[in-house]
Amino acid sequence: VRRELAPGAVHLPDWLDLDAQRELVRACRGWAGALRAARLPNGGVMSVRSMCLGWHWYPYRYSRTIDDGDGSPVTPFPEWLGDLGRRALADAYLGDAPDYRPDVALVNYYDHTARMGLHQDREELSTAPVVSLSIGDACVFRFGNTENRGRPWTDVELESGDLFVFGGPSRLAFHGVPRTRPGTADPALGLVAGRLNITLRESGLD
Ligand code: MD3
Ligand code: FE
Repeated sequence: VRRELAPGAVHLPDWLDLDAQRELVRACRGWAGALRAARLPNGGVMSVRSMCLGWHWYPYRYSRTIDDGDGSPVTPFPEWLGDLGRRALADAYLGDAPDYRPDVALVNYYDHTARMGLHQDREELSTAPVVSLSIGDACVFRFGNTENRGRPWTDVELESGDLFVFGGPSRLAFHGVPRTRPGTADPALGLVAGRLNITLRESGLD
């Protein structure tokens, strides 16, 4: 199945089979020690815990150096994730995507209380699409407009294995996760609880 929610916003439910999802859970387990609740410039703390491959990510910028003190180096962005991103884009947009070269993977972990408010992703200088992969508990994903945080928006259920690609005019749409659906994940995933979301992006930085 392939659903185009808006121009450039393509949802492919159940794109990753169970084995591929389990592989991603395993990879994320190796990165889990770096998960942090990011501090917002306004003093708030995000309920989602994140870690970034390829760059350090801060709301709302990328950095080559860690600026919050613990001195940890940037976690490398693995080749196989770029390959997965090109396959995702090719399937979503029905063509090859040889020029897609993501250099950032943002890994978000949601426990049963975590939410993400409506926001735009504007840290990247590249206009290339964002590839989003969901694993674990289902969630309500809110896809808004490109003007503001208000209506109109569309709520979509994202389930484990779903691929969503956001490009073209949808690249700057407001979006968020108003709630997850605790306990809906398949125990066979090897994820004890919660929801993982991995987004692949081209930073456009060097
Ligand atoms: C639409 N993550 O990491 S994925 C984020 O489920 C983020 O963790 C959410 O929003 C999550 O920034 C939503 C879907 C998504 C990701 C990036 C987008 C939708 C997007 C970028 C532009 C437009
Ligand atoms: Fe986002």
